[in-house]
Amino acid sequence: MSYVSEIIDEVIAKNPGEKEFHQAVREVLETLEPVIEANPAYQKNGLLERLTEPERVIMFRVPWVDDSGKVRVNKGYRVQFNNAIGPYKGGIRLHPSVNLGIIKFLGFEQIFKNSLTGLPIGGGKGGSDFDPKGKSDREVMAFCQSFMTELFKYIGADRDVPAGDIGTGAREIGYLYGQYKRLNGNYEGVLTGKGLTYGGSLARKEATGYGLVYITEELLKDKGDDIKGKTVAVSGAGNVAIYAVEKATQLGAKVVTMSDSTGWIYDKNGIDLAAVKEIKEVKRGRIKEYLNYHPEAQYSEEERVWSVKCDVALPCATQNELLLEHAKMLVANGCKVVAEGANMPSTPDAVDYIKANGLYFLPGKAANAGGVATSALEMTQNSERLSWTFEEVDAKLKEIMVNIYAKISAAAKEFGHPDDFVMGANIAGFKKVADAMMAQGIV
Ligand code: NDP
Ligand code: 2IT
Repeated sequence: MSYVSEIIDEVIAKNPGEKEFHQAVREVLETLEPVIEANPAYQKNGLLERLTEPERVIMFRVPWVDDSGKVRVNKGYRVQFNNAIGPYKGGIRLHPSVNLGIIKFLGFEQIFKNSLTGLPIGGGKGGSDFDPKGKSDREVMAFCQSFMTELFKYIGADRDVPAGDIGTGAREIGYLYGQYKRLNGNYEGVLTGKGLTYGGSLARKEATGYGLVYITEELLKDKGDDIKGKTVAVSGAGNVAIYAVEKATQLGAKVVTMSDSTGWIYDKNGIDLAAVKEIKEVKRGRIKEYLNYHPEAQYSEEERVWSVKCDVALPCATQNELLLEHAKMLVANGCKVVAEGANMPSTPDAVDYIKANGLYFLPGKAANAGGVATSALEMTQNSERLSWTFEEVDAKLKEIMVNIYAKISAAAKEFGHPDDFVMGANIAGFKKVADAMMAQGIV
């Protein structure tokens, strides 16, 4: 049995029930096989055993009082996965589906994603099964203050820097930051995605979606094609989806779908993003309300956005939202590129089918790295006590995405699988972390 297979089995046995974590580890480790085999020192030094075991898992009770006076208790998590190349960095997910396995999968992916950015950030992730949906601002504040009252002991600008993710946006980051500062006393860049009046970076809000489109554009350019004129299907209607739609539209593509957890819309004339922003960013409403603005558009709770004919598919909602049956629809409808805005949105059999049918596939850890990369730029600005213009940050983001594409395609070529960007991303992301771990001894 190979070292890689042995470790995959061990991870499954030692972390029972954590199916998303197993899925993420398997996907990464299987593609690393040629690199691992070429470097016996990795096995000798237990590199994969160490890489798949988080450095620290913090789990805590989050008690808060709701508007009716009832005491509520949620689970809080922070997984500090790997700090070989920089302080732990990664978002906080607030969603009822959150459990330890999901946070570990996200933290594990974050290690390689953060490495690919070329910036000095390690991998971490946190969250809670708290659902901000339908809660009042006061309830969200009460939760965030309680969550931070425990978390603040473990984080810091040079130690662990959380940010947003599903359910954690500007409002939540504001409450978390206020409480951190109150407890710790330091005005420091301990969170990213902050508001612009208190240390946030211009273009961070846009960064994940914009970055996703920049790397997709770069791929198309490399293949002698152009994003201009393409029909694009987007899932999700949150932070990543909204700014992916914005940039794709700016570059001359036509986006025809968006979705939330209730249903999805199809607008053959191209999505009216101002309407979506009002529904989602202002009213915190449902995507169905799009019909109030555009009665001629279609809304459905059957099937998913992937049933629509498109050239480019951008899954931007959540993990395992694009299944094999959806991959088959995309292929049958002539789709050319799938680029993941969300983390692990495509199931392994969907990815295999997409690749086997000649579509280009950009995995999340490369394609959505623009968000965390811009978070690292926010950390830089906080450290130098300066703030850069939107244009400066956006230009750096674009350069980072172009570099990521170059890195992952070079690694894929080097290992004999040109255009296998899953392999390219895993190998390129892994190498920097592995070299750093080897240099730092058995820690
Ligand atoms: P948001 O909370 O802003 O939006 C999430 C969107 O996805 C919403 O439309 C939501 O619908 C939908 N969604 C969430 N969970 C589910 C589910 N279980 N089933 C169906 N739909 C769901 O989150 P983000 O846009 O920030 O994050 C989206 C994805 O991108 C996640 O995978 C995240 O990890 C990833 N990501 C985010 C980055 C960032 O900077 N924010 C950076 C890199 C990756 P509803 O409102 O109905 O729940
Ligand atoms: O999945 C991700 O990369 C994020 N949610 C962003 C993390 C960050 O630290 O900006």
